[in-house]
Amino acid sequence: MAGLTAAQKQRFEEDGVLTVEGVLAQEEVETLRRACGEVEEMAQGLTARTPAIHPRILPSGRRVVDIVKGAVFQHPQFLAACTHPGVLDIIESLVGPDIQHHHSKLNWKPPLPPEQAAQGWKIGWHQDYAFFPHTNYDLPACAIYLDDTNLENGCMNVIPGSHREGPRNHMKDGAFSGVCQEPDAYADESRWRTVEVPAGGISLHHCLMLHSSGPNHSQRARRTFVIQYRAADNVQIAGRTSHLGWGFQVRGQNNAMIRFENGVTCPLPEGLTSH
Ligand SMILES: O=C(O)CCC(=O)C(=O)O
Repeated sequence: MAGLTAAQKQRFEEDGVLTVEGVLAQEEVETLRRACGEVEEMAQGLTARTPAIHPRILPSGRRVVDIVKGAVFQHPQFLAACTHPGVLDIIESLVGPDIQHHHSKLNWKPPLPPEQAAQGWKIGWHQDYAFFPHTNYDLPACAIYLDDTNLENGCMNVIPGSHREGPRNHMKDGAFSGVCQEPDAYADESRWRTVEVPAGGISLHHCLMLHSSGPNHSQRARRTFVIQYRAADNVQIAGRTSHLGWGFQVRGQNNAMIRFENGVTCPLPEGLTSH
């Protein structure tokens, strides 16, 4: 197993974010770009969102795609990327040998006419953990970049070290808002860092990392395949469980155990082996 070096693991533990360049070969990136082209062709027949594909109609009538949810089931090449040995070796360095796919999506951010760019896909400051709390924090997000990514085409912003400050409140007026409701946690712009990665590289972030992502203001796409992996003994305790491919084993095995963040374990009751 190649995986991460001790220094990279330490960096991830300290910062909660790590980039690794050149994980996918150029031809693997090209294969995924072709898969994107096929998904975009499928979107041409759509007049509304499907559960998987969120199209956007340009003034020309052409459809572009904002997001492909459950991307591993929309095109076999995304399933191949999710189970890519080099990617899984890296995830194994972080969560151990028994690994599941929690959910995945292709966050596309296509180039838009300049007057529409500000309305492009974006997301406010949040922690992934708030959307689907689990019994432990072995729940990293891995973004595989199909295009060179920087601030101009809507890269992610993170606050290194914020994962060590614990879960934040995302509830507003009694409902889950999807955005961190503690603005002081992300007000200090001197702590913000952009996650700029060349095509073929990946970024990893901890499930408690505070992060956000702006719209694409460029004329270049920013296709990013985001996979939330988890250790097989990390059991979801709240939030949506209907994500396509939720709990799908991608390496090792499901030993039907629950592990808590303090290291305590207990068997998962019979009949609840999918969690
Ligand atoms: O695609 C991005 O830039 C951000 C993704 C993100 O924040 C998320 O999926 O939670």
